[in-house]
Amino acid sequence: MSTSHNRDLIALKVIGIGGAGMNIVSHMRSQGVDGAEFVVMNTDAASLKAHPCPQRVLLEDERLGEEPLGWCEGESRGALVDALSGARLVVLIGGMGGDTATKVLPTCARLSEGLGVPTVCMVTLPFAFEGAGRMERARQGVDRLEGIAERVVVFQNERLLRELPVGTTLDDAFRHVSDILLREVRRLSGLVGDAGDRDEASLRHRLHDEDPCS
Ligand SMILES: Nc1nc2c(ncn2[C@@H]2O[C@H](COP(=O)(O)OP(=O)(O)OP(=O)(O)O)[C@@H](O)[C@H]2O)c(=O)[nH]1
Ligand SMILES: [Mg+2]
Repeated sequence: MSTSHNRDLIALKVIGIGGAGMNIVSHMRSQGVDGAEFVVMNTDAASLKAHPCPQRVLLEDERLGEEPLGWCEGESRGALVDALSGARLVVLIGGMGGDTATKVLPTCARLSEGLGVPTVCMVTLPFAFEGAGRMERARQGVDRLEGIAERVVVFQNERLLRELPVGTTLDDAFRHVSDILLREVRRLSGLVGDAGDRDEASLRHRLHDEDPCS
């Protein structure tokens, strides 16, 4: 990728997919991240419409297949490619274990990496009380992402029950997760902005730092 081309690109696109992804992006957007553009995607038209982010993609749920790219053809593919293009780094965010994010993050990661854009996924794993089936699906989703994206950051929601004081509201607990991921997105934005870090290979290398969720 040439330097002149790089000058036309924004630093990063941060894309929230499904309910959790949209919530986390809503928090990040309200706090601000230098050089970032935010996009939200969901199968749920009503919650998409109510979201403050102006860049929204309605996913056609009847076309969500089991195969990550099985449903993604024609216009749907074009809308996703448009949403994923134009940045030096793509960050995909979602809660694994449900339908939307578990299926659509791998699709987006494949498209984005296919465009030659380093792609970082930031995902949550469900609480244990949500059931073993949901956890199993979530883990399969993470495994799939690890085979596609440059880096996958995983936050286990269950940790919130161990680490936050009894009586913490779910909203506050989720804000805690969003803050951890916000700090990491800001760090990534700084990496991309580094004048000495213009080429894709060195950016990919530098993406692998300490795990913010460990
Ligand atoms: N940290 C965090 N986790 C969340 C939040 N909302 C949901 N989750 C987790 O994310 C998982 C997926 O939930 P959703 O994001 O609602 O699912 P979805 O991707 O929209 O998929 P469907 O609604 O099933 O189509 C849940 O099982 C929760 O564990 C949130 O705001 N913050
Ligand atoms: Mg949903």
